[in-house]
Amino acid sequence: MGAVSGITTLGQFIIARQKDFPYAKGELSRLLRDISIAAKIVNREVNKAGLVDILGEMGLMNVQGESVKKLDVFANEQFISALSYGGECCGIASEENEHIVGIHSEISKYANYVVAIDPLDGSSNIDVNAPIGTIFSIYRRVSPYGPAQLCDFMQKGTEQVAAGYVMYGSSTMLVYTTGKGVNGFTLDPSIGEFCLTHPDMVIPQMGNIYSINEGNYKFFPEGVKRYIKYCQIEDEETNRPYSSRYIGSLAADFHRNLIKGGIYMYPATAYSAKGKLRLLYECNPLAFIVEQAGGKASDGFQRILDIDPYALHERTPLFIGSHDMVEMVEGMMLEYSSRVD
Ligand code: AHM
Ligand code: MG
Repeated sequence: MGAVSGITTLGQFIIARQKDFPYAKGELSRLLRDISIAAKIVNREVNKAGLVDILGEMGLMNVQGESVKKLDVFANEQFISALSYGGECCGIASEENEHIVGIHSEISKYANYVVAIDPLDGSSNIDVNAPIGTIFSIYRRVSPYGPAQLCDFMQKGTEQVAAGYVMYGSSTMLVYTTGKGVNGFTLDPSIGEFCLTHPDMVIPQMGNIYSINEGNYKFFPEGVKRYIKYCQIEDEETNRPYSSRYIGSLAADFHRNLIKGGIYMYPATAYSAKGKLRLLYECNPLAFIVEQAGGKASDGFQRILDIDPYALHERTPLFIGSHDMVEMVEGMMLEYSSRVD
């Protein structure tokens, strides 16, 4: 791979990895390629967001009742269009669409995959030039043929065949897994290619960063409050107090903790029993990635990937990151029950 230039592009890498799936016909590879092309287009617009009239609120509400930014709309259109014309995807579940988008084209009729996607996550960061991301999850369809149906998306996270995220930050990265480890690619703008920069990513078993919106402290379950206090107590042996780092952009907070070791938490609160984040296109894909990297993802009581979904936009509390940190917060959740004070 990349013997001539010393660089391995995402395209080369995907082709080389096809041998991991001896009976595969290259459909998943083409699907990943379609996603990466859309990501490059979104990246181009993100980079010039401050220059053109694409920045800021559009004045609409998305299906979750939150304000939609223009870039969200743009990113949603790009991914839907790339997946619709690629021929490998028969339906999309997007944070921006209330219902699934079934793909009706002739070439997609026998497509085997569906994609759940948050096209532009952390959109409140757009206006301030902070990192934002795309998060995606790929499943094999369970319906026989034609446009995807709801049942194709109501599969546990354990059934994902691939998942990934793109982080549009100081550089743009695409990180993905097909269940055989995690690999990260950085976009080289000079050649317009994602290049392998982070092969076989492994999250430290233990870290010293915790990421949570502490402004909501009052509303957290007792177990989470105890864990936050634990993080803040001075203890030389365990390298505490830990550092608190929170961008408020899931892909970016997750990415930092994946590399450095740490935990990201979005718990249930007194006003939202299931927290904020969505199972299908935010939590499941990152849970798949973190497990593949040796980490752990939990809703506080059970493995995220084992949750049986019942709705497209359902939410779940999320504790994700270094294995031992997630395990400890789970222990405290259990000890102090799920009581919200
Ligand atoms: P969004 O999909 O509306 O952008 O919300 C998801 C984002 C995550 O990226 C981030 O971690 C979280 O919401 C931040 O929420 P809060 O502002 O409540 O801390
Ligand atoms: Mg989101």
